Amino acid sequence: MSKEYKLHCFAQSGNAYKAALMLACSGVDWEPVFVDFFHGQTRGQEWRGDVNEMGEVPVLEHEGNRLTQSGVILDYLADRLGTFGAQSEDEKREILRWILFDNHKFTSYLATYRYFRCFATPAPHPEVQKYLMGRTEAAYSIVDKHLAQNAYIVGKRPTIADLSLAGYAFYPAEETGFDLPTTYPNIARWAERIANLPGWKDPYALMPGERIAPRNV
Ligand SMILES: N[C@@H](CCC(=O)N[C@@H](CS)C(=O)NCC(=O)O)C(=O)O
Repeated sequence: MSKEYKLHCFAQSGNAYKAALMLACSGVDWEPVFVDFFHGQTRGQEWRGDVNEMGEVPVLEHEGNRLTQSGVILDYLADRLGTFGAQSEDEKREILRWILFDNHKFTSYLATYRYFRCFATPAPHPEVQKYLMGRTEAAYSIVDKHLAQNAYIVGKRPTIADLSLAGYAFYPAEETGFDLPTTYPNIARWAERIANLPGWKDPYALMPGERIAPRNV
């Protein structure tokens, strides 16, 4: 039987993982719909015309709504499910502030670096990778410092800000290019707290798709 929540996703997508993790840790019985990203599904006219004009994954379908952008999906789910949401207007703004930082810097530089390192053909220019890793390190250092003083990103409990920043926290070091515990110990301890949430699973267990061995390491 078709499930109430459908998430278009694939295993390598950390942005989709943010929404998948929210559904899993909220105890929702949801359905993953595989997107064949590596064979160009999101670049085709069908995807861009009918599903998401931005050409991206994830896409959430629920009660006739079709939502894109992981931050919007997380916000929608927090409202609908009453989980991982804000408890005040100030907290709501603070969560939005961190989700914007995540989308612009914390996720996006690492996701691009990892894409080139693991999946791109031809292999990227080393200077491009050096630049992206430098920007990743800058964003990761900011979050590591924040988490030295705070158990969670906003407030004293996990919120959708944590689930957003956790998008790429559980992919293996051979994919991301660094070992979290040795390089960013506060982020590693925080990731462990997230991994202890009921319902947590790693991205390859939660979303469909064949594993691909890193191509350009
Ligand atoms: N800000 C977006 C980023 C989504 C995104 O970049 N998704 C990747 C897969 S992880 C994608 O579909 N990329 C296609 C492209 O950039 O053309 C979000 O948080 O949903």
